[in-house]
Amino acid sequence: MKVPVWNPAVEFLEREALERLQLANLRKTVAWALKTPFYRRRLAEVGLHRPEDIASLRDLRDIPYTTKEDLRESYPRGLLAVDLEQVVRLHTSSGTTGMPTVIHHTQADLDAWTELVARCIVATGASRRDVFQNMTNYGLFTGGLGLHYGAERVGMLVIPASSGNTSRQVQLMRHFQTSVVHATPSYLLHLHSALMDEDTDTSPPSLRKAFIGAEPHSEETRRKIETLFEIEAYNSYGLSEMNGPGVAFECLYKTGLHLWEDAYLLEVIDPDSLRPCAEEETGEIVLTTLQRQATPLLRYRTRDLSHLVGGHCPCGRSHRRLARIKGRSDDMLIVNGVNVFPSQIEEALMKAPEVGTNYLIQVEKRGALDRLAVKTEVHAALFAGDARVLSDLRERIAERIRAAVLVKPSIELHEPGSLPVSEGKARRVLDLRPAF
Ligand code: DLL
Repeated sequence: MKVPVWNPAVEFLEREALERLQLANLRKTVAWALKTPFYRRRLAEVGLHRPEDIASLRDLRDIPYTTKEDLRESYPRGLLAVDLEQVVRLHTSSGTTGMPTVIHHTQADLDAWTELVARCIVATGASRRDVFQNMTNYGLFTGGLGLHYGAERVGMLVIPASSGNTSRQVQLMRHFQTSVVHATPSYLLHLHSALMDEDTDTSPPSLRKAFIGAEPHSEETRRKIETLFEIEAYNSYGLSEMNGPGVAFECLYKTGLHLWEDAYLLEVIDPDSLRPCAEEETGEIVLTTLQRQATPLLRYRTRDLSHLVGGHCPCGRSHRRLARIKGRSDDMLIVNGVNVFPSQIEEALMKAPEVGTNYLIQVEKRGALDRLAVKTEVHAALFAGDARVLSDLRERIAERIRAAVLVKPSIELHEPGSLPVSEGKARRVLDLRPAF
């Protein structure tokens, strides 16, 4: 298979040369960071006053971590490392609690981001011959503008559809023969139900690829999307603190997500002991920006859990791969003392062919004990038949989830379209337990 590639000089760079480039870029980043009072203070505490104090990549370990809290506390301008006149755009993350985090960009920052997204797009085999419908929100959320500029750089015909308005999305796909879409996995599953509700009951034949990301999802959900639409779906990982999408992406081989190591210095650490994890050992992803001028971030703790994939990808890229995100160190549920990742529940749920596209995990307190409930949509036809079919299915799903997470949930089955739908990131977990 011929490997499609956007920037072969960087994507196939030998490990040694890549690390030399990283070191040079880390020194530049430290120089930018030292322009902010926050990092001047932080770095002085560990005796780091000049970029030349970084002698090798190992010296990174002396640098203190940066957290979301640090970013929030510096709202709105705290970590800005350039004059405001040089800033051409800002994005904020959706702050579910407290202040949002703000990332400022110079034009050079936006150009570098666009280049990374172009690499991701081309790595999946998409090209300037494709019609690209971008179904993620255009605005402060980075998914819309991030993919938009990358796709234009590649030369694709871009339809800036943004999120929502499902019937218009379907119309656009049909009228303009969309061949590649970008959306959250939950929205694509919702879109498929909408297509099925139409008389034509087929997905547009022009469609061949989807980029899915921005929320945790399982391998089963990817396969479901691929089967339902008869397309290839590629996992895309990013976070607004690291620009947004374009941090790590699957290539044609889908053997993990290549993380662009000339732009991000990658560490995986144990979130409790903070020691570095071995290859294949799950831990928290910590990232350092290597190209960003306006908001350099050193050792940013993402809270996302994953592991490094060992070996080499057949595509030949030298940039290391992350496994699918397993969850966040902070969205883990503890149910009666047992650690439960929502992604594990989803995986077990999606194995049942009767299960539809939308579900909700709810945890509440009943007396002294936690109670886990999973509400899921199932195919409409099931409600017309024998009630025993439904109770058998409830039991089967509950048993599957128990096998996966060691907690047996109660299961509620709902008709398609009856659970709340979100047009952006789905809210899949409702924790109704009182806070401590
Ligand atoms: O979600 C950026 C993005 C947009 C990525 C479009 C991919 C596609 P935030 O809103 O800051 O940025 O949310 C970042 O979402 O820390 C992860 O917890 C989660 N996340 C993002 N991509 C994935 C993925 C964008 N592929 C947070 N799998 C991150 C699992 C993901 N979780």
